[in-house]
Amino acid sequence: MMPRFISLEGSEGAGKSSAIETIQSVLNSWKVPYVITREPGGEPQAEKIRDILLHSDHLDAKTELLLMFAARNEHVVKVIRPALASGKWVVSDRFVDASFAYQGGGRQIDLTILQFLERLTVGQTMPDLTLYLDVKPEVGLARAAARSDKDRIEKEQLDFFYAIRNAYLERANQNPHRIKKINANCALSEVNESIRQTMVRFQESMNG
Ligand code: Z5A
Repeated sequence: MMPRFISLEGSEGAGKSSAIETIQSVLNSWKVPYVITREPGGEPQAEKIRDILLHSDHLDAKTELLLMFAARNEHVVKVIRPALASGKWVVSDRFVDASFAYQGGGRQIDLTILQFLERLTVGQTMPDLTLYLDVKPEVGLARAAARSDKDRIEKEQLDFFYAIRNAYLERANQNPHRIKKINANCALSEVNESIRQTMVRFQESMNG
């Protein structure tokens, strides 16, 4: 099978950690080589940028935007493209759709600026499949709060997370072949089963 690029998206508490394990188990059953990576981060320089992004006291929205794309550029150039070129599948916990959701929807950055930065850094290296775990902000934030201390972005108000969800849904509507919406408001076992089924359908569509 040709190597494919899969990204995973969702807002706080959507269940990405558990989804990654499900994706891994499906790829293991297909016996394909793969790398699991994440954004922001996934590469040593990009991980340093992640630390600034998540743990600074305050960042201007434009600084946040540029740092997200700076980290992404390192990640694409040094990890994603080489892995795909060497025949490995890539699974990224968040990718460029997160910028359209958080910086576009949440911070209200102009879409044309995001599209320009996407062309500049991502280019043709778009995911073949994006699993978007859709959760109501109240549900996701309650789960995230029960788990750990909040990082800088998680401290935002509820409106911010509604804007993020709306931006993700809009992006999913605009890219129905690539972005598959998974209902993540239900029990983890159901979410994981939906992921499994979506991956099988994806494999069938590749073969057919
Ligand atoms: N960001 C951005 O702004 N722009 C960008 O371009 C990119 C990112 C790439 C870091 O991302 C931050 O960067 C993130 C977006 C922003 N904003 N914030 N905050 P991250 O992915 O590293 O951080 P995160 O979104 O906060 O990930 P997370 O906290 O690991 O979320 P999660 O993976 O969705 O949550 P989880 O650990 O899987 O689940 C949370 C808890 O809920 C845990 O105890 C689970 O057991 C529980 N859970 C999950 N699903 C269920 C269900 N279905 N039922 C019951 N309990 C559940």
